[in-house]
This record gives sequence, C-alpha cells and structure tokens, in this order.
Amino acid sequence: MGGRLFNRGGSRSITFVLFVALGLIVGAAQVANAGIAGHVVISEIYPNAENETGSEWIELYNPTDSNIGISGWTIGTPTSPSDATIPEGSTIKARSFFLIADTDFSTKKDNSSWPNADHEETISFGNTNSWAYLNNSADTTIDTVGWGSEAEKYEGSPFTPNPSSGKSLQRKDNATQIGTHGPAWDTDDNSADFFIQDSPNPQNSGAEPVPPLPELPSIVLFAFGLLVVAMYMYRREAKRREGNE
Ligand SMILES: [Ca+2]
Ligand SMILES: [Ca+2]
Ligand SMILES: [Ca+2]
Repeated sequence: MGGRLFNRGGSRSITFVLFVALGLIVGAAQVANAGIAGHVVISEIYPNAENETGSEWIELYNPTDSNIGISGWTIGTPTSPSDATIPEGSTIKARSFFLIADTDFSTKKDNSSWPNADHEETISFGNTNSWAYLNNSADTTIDTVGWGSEAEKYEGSPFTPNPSSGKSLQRKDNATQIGTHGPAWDTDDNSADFFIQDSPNPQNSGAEPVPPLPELPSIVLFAFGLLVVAMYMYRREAKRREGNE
C-alpha cells in the first residue's frame, strides 16, 4: 500500500540512514582523536618558579598503551641541548608520567604537597621567550614547547603569554578539554595545544595511570542495537501484514 508510512522501501531507507549515522559517529570519534599524540610528550612545564634555584620542573606523559624506555633521553633548553639527561634504567609506563626537576627539588619545591621528582638534575628554564625540547637517545626531537612571542624554538607558533611566577604551562587533554585521554593533545602548534595552569600539578611515575577511553561510548552502541532490533521487528510485522492482504 502506497499510503503506508513505512513500507519496504522505507525500511531500506531507515537502514541506509542508520548506517550513515553510524559512519558519522565513527568518523567524528576519529576526528576528535586526531590530535592525540602517539608518543611521549612534554605534558606540563614549570619554568617560572617562585624558588628559581630548586623548584623548576618538567613533566612527561606517555599516552600510548606500551611502556617506553627513556634512558639517555635529554631535555634541551637555551642553556644546553642536554640540560638534563634521563638516567639509565628509566621507563615511562603506559598512560603514565615521569617528572624531572631541578637539584634539591625534594627540599626546595614551591609547594610542599608536590611529589618528589623521578630525576633531579641542575636544570634552568627561561621565564620569558624560552623553550624546552625532548630528544630521544638517538638525538631525535620527540617534542618541543616554546613560550613567549620571541621564543626561538617551538612547534607551529609559540604559546603566549609567558607564564607568570607560580603558574605552569599545561598541555590540553584534547581540543575541547573534555575527556580523559590525559594531557596528550599535540597538533604541532604550541599556541593551540597548551594553556596556563593556575594550579600546577607535577605528576611523577607513581601517579595514577590515566584510564583508556572506550573505543565508542557503549551507550551509543547500545542505542544502535536497540534501533536495529526495532527495525527488524518492524519489517517482520510489515511482511506479515503484506501476507495477510
Ligand atoms: Ca626559570
Ligand atoms: Ca609536539
Ligand atoms: Ca601534571
């Protein structure tokens, strides 16, 4: 009957629309994750410490599902291309952190509630128009952050403004800051990937690992399952009615 709201052709149309919708959701999820790094990143840095001799630090984050050996990796600054060298036997666990700080951080840190560093070494971060980069043991640059419009090293554009004393530069979780990927948003543009953190939060290797996100929110899959079942039942009903006509 042509007047029926959902005939066989209508059911096929519904199926088509559902698959397009599913495709859009999967596509959107991939786009939303496109900026998540697949490598160790500089996740937070505290260059403008209140106590400039003993409280600067840099935090690394591993957003991958595998532990990564970081022995011999270096932190480059305007002072030295190997201002700090990560000791032999160091590993950054999956979805976990590693904290490098200035010598005597354990006694001189600006906030006594902060955890101790995994590695202390004399290091010097510029407060304005400066930068830090992470090189692996083969001296390949893995990540760079530059701050202040006059910085000489950075990705894309340097982050501005310079962080004031007692504030850190924090990498985003993702473009909207919604979700629990951990601070791994890396579009190779420092101006877009970082923000000023008013409450610096140094995390060391003992910090709780960031839990993985589900592939697709299970509630979306559940909703689709219900729709597919409803469609199947509707088609069976339509066929049965056609048989009776
Ligand atoms: Ca400094
Ligand atoms: Ca990067
Ligand atoms: Ca942190």
